[in-house]
Amino acid sequence: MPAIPQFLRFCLDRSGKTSQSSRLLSYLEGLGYPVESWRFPDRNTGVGQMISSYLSNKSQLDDHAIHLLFSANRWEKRALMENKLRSGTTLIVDRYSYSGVAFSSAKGLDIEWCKAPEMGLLAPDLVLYLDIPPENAAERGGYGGERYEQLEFQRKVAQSYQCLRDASWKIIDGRLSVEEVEKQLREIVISCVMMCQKGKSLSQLWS
Ligand code: Z5A
Repeated sequence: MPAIPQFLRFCLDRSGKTSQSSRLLSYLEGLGYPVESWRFPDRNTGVGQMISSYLSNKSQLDDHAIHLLFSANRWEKRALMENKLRSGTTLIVDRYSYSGVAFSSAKGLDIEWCKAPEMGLLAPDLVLYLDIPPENAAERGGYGGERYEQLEFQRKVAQSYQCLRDASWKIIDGRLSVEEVEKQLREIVISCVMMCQKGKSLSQLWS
């Protein structure tokens, strides 16, 4: 039986990623698909706890060092991710490698240097980008609590994403209502899941 990798991911702060990941999870579960919702950073691992401490301003780290920790946090889950995908589980991933490159390059780090430790991570079958102006995102609940939740920096991150985007990304207007975003996502996601069911091999990022 061919592997059925289905691996969807979201970008952008306060754009509604977490809300939509959970709605997509329920939707695909309801249709009977084996599916899990993941997020990065995964703050439950040892590396993830260092990242969490940094994000909540409890520790300071060099920009290169925190970039490598975010990357390590993905590498420590890579084998499990591959096992899940090969066994036919769809993974909905709230942030992934593009977030790593976008945030670190927005700080001024060389973009190729940022990509290097990410090479060889598994590539998603679908990238969903919830597009929302940073000004609108800043008005949403819970904004401002963590290190990167500052308007000026978020504008730079949005520019970094613009540079990283390619034609395969699906861009959804994140200013729409939760229900309207959900409706659009369902259509895109179900067609990807059905396409992947025909058989699709795993590929690697940044190669
Ligand atoms: N980071 C990095 O630097 N390098 C990396 O490699 C990775 C991440 C992976 C923490 O990420 C930080 O780590 C993040 C990037 C950096 N920094 N920032 N800034 P995180 O994923 O743990 O946290 P987050 O990205 O900040 O997620 P979030 O704040 O939880 O936002 P969200 O998931 O996009 O949104 P939400 O929780 O679904 O919704 C936010 C609020 O908006 C909430 O009150 C909702 O009810 C509301 N909402 C949602 N959708 C709508 C719509 N459509 N209309 C109106 N209101 C809405």
